[in-house]
Amino acid sequence: METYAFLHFSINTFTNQEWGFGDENPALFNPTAFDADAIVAALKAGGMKGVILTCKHHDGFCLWPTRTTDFSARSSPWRQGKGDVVAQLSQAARLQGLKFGVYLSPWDRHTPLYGKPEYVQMYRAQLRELLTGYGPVFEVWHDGANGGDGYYGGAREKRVIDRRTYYDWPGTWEMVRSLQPEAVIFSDVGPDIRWVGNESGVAGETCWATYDPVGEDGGAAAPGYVRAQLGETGTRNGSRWMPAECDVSIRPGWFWHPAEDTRVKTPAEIMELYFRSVGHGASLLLNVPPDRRGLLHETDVDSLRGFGHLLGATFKENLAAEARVTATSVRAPDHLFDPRNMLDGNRDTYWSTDDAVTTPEVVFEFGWPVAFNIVRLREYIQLGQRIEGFALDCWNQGAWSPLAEGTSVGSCRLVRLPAGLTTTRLRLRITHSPVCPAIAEFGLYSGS
Ligand code: FUL
Ligand code: CA
Repeated sequence: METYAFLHFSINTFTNQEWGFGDENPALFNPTAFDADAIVAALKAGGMKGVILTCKHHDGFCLWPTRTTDFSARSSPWRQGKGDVVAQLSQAARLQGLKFGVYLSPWDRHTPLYGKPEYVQMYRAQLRELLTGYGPVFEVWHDGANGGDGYYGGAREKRVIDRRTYYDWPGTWEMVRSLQPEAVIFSDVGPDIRWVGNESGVAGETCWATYDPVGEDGGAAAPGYVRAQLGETGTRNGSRWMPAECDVSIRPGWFWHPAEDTRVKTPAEIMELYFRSVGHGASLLLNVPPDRRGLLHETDVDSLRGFGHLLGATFKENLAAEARVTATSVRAPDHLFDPRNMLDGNRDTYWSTDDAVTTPEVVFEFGWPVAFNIVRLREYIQLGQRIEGFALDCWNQGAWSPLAEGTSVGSCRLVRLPAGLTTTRLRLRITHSPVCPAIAEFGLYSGS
């Protein structure tokens, strides 16, 4: 999916906090002009293909009328307690063709049950409501921030849980599987998609979709108990397929704060993050927090639109689409593995070589000088992440001259080149691969 959005919206939006203590008055939750359609339309203009909502953040306030606690929209004046943010957003997303996902904080600073076995049951009951009441869910997001001080029903104390055992994650994930088998489960340790290990929106320059998370003590890992930095690169030959997701906010904080209205990332800044996340084979989860009206702030809306335009304009046309392609090896039968499959704009067709050939070369001839500064490579990811090293050369005054080289490719690798480059021929060399490569797409683009 490459790009999808995060919405951090809660009681914090009204108290100007990042982490609510859990003792907030639910009467504070009162967006004056909440409009899910407008929010989703703005995200869509920004090229977002899905949206994940903080249905409950660490403060414990639920944006839907849950049966598990009164600390929810039901106890707020918003729409006389009859409002349901989850229902509105999931519906708006569905109508506009975006996928809908849920964030449900494992840490709950409001409930007296937190830290006791009963809370795990409550957490699952909340998740069950979200996974059964609102249609298809594409991603379930489990935060690693866990335990500490809180209100806890008035106890106002510090509660520390064992992050490895307290939540019985395998039990919860089994429930997710049975209720929403298509949903991707996110956490520091997957099981389907992993935290990249930072909140700045960037994956490692080399980034493997395979990963073996390691616990803080070097042993077993769990959400909130992981050597996070390993997520940036993943593990070559790791035992699990667990691609990276890069979460980052369009503003300094995750929630809306009036003082940050002037600190919204520009389209060019978001584009930079796109190159360093999606362009390294990961996905980009961009947070855009609604304000007290229940709308995205105008500056954020403008940035999203600007980014959407930039993205669309940059990748609109593959400048190599009409090139003549010759490869040093084509797997039989050649009509199935033709190198031209890399130029058909279809990620389900690919070029591959004989099993014995792991370092093939392919030449793209344009017949005229082509100016570009971005190269996009996509492996046929259904057959795994094969390539470990590649190089690009351009034809320069009758000889090949080296242009760039890289490591992992995966579902998407974007290579940025200096501006002003023009050539009639380009060569792609696969320099390291344990098995024959399978490349679905090759593209040249020109962008600012
Ligand atoms: C973190 C949380 O503590 C932040 O508030 C935010 O929700 C971010 C996405 O994850 O762990
Ligand atoms: Ca193709």
